[in-house]
Amino acid sequence: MGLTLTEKILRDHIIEGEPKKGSEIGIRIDQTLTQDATGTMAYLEFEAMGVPRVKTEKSVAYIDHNTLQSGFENADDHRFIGSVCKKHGIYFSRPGNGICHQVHLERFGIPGKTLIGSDSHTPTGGGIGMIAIGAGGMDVAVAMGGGTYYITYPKIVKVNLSGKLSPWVAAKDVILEVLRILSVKGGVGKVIEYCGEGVKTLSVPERATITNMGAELGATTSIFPSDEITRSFLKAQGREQDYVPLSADPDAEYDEVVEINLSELEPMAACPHSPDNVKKISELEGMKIDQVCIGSCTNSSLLDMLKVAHILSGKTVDPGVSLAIAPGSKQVLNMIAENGALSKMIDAGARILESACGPCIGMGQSPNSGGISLRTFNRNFEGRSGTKDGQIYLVSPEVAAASAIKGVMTDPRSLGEMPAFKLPEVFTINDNMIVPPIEADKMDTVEVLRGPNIKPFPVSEPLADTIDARCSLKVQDNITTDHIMPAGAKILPLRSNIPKISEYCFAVCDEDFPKRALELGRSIIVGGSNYGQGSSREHAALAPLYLGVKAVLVKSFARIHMANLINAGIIPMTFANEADYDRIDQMDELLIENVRKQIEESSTLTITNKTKGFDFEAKIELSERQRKMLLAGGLLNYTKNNA
Ligand code: MIC
Ligand code: SF4
Repeated sequence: MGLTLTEKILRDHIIEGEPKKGSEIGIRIDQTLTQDATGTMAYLEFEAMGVPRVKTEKSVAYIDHNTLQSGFENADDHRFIGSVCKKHGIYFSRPGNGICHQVHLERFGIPGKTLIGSDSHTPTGGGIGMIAIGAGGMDVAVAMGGGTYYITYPKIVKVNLSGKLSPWVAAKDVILEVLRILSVKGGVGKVIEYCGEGVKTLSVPERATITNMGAELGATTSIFPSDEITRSFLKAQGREQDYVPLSADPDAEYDEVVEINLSELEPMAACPHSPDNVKKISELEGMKIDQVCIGSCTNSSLLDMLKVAHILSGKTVDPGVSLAIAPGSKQVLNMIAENGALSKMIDAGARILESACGPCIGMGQSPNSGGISLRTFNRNFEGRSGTKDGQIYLVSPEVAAASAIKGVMTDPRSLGEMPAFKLPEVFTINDNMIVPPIEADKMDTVEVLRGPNIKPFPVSEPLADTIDARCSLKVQDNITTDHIMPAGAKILPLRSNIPKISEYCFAVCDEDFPKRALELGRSIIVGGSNYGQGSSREHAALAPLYLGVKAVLVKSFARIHMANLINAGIIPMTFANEADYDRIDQMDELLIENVRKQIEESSTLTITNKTKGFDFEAKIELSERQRKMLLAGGLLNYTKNNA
């Protein structure tokens, strides 16, 4: 039996475990990336490991999230990361150079290699045939130190693409269709592999839009084959030598198959407040809008910008709409400046933002109260835009630009004939904003620069034998890490300061939670299914750790967040019987005895609800390694014990 592309790359990198679906494997990591909002913690953790130089083939740190410097904090973080990079062997992409995933695809990604990044949209690299996975900062720190990265050997879903996209229908509509079919939890434990004749009709940036937003399926990653289209992209980036042809064997077997005929797709939108709440634009046409934002790691490539400029050309943004555009990288911005596309955008009245995440993570451009905002981004979780009642619709750049002109949700197919948009044969290459590290023998000359906002990360204790704690918070299904540890311009600058950022933990759900948890001293959080979906931010585990949370008991977890909880030494438990969720109220007292023994020996834990007077079971589905990590009190303790 032949192999899928995912299996081929994983088998090339496996160093521990067996390639058996559902069991844990350890893989060698070739490349890492970090961004600044998760990077400071990752580098503090890397420093704590005491490894002098990174052991990967390439590690890159990007500054793209916290670029709004309304106080000293963000700039201090940038300086800290820059100095750590110089010393320890990491390439440093300076602020202004662009969004990590866009720049990594352009300048560093290599087909067939493994990449982990402290950002959930790292799977963008799947657009050129990498196994690129989002992870917590601590996992990235370990990988930089040469350590193994662990994942569950995934099930593999084949998305068989046939046909060809119709004019004005975009890659964004492909991933929206996949989300509509599979939902935000449909990808958990799976890799989404794109195959079929339709693949050949999609350029690398279009493939990257699809693999990027595959993060919203909860998938481990998504991947496209590496073919002649990949070769021409790499060649245009002056990197043809990095090209390797890669594809699945023709007789490869898949666990699931999804058929998508590209010719049948229509422009679509993910409606508030979930990326899988997908409707056709034809159902939403005419809806009055207030704002349009174009950019983010999903849709900020040169190709996207050329389409937008064409639609805006000679027009004016509707008086009722504010249009903001953030090109994804310095390369993109430079090229649209050179070829006149930028001037068409400016002329139409677009507000041009720097090449960074910007509004996607609530760094400015929050919509008006109750405002309807069309965004080419990947997440529309409640409150993420910075406006609590903002109504965010995720759409293609084509829908976004057409709607900005008309002032209402507009089907771009009404624009008439679509010209052929082509990628250039040669991109403008200038890596002057990527600072290489200093030579290893000079590393001692580099001083790491720390600002007053950079506080050490909280250290967890080895696991106690009894947990007697109240339920400090009960939440429902689909809690995102944006609920657990909100972002935005006000809170993001505190990413290096866990005590301070913890004051905002769960602020979206219950502002009193941090105070209550601290007063209780130790507690347990209870939640529904798909708990922790979304971002890779380990702050969603480190803040609860700081607030004394010992365990999280839910119906099911999202992958990265569950790994982050274990890394922090917090026990992730799931209800053996989901009906027990309804039998627990906030502030109930929960008792778990012989925790250590139960974790060592069993895959269930018995919990007593002392307040209501009944016992129930929770599952702890963990690998040997994860059990040891929990007993040690998290990944750093575990690594130290093993060293
Ligand atoms: C996001 O899109 O939510 C972020 C901000 O990029 C996060 C990382 C973070 O929280 O710093 C992600 O996707 O992992
Ligand atoms: Fe940045 Fe948004 Fe992409 Fe996250 S999803 S990396 S915030 S652009």
